[in-house]
Amino acid sequence: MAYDPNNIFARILRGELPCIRLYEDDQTLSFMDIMPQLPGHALVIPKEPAVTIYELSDESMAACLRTAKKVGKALEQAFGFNGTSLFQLNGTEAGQTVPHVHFHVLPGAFLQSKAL
Ligand code: DGP
Repeated sequence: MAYDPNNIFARILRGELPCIRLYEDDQTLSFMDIMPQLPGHALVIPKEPAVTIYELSDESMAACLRTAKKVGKALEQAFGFNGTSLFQLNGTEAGQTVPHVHFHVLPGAFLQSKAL
């Protein structure tokens, strides 16, 4: 699939749409998910335009995981958990809905899902 420069996350990256920002560096941005599956549900996206991880450079892939480590740790502390789920839906057949690579970060996901 060709990259659509007007997808929602591209627009968030350009500052055209609002988001609750958690962290930003040269290669990545992290913000809260607008439809959280559980409290503390955040996303990490690369600044590099790519629909799936297969088009993403290894550098951006590594940068996303570095950011996911930082954000996951901070969310664990903020939400009082000792554990985080990271997942990434890669491609429409995997359930990816926004065509810009993103990683989900869910603090305490297993315990939270049992509590709900
Ligand atoms: P996925 O199914 O893996 O493609 O997840 C896309 C996620 O993106 C989903 O959990 C909802 C979130 N999302 C969609 N639109 C927006 C938006 O405009 N802002 C924010 N913060 N999150 C969004």
